[in-house]
Amino acid sequence: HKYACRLQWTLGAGEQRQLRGGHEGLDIDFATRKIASHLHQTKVIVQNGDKFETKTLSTFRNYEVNFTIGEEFEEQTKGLDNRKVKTLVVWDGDKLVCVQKGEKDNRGWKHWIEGDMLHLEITVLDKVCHQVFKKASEIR
Ligand code: VL7
Repeated sequence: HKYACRLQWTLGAGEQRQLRGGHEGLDIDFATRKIASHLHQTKVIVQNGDKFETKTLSTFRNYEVNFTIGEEFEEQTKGLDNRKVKTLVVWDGDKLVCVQKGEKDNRGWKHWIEGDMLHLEITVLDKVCHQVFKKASEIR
């Protein structure tokens, strides 16, 4: 994984599964859930060795978080559920695995690539949201 690359991916509204369950698990209000579950998102991931810059973009809200593999940091989920969590991202084989310790148990996400698709599984409590993004561009 020792390379620099920028990957951009797009999510269509039909490719989110059980997103509403996750939103409820995070105590997101009804109106916001309604909007969020129909969003098209773009995921921009810039990797430089162990360092990642990620942007989740949509017409409604954007979310940016940067991290280094193996280094725990304090994440503020600003514009999402607005909580403070202790976040750690590590590699588990070819999966990027994130654990977010905080008020909500069993919280985190996993990313992996299958061909031209970027998978994202977001978990909170017993809720799992599976999103599949299509590759949009690659700039090295
Ligand atoms: C998580 C999940 C939904 C509140 C607004 C929805 C706006 C567009 O953490 C994330 O990605 C990781 C992995 O890719 C970052 O590295 C983004 C997206 C939303 C939580 C909570 C709904 C309100 C969605 C930003």
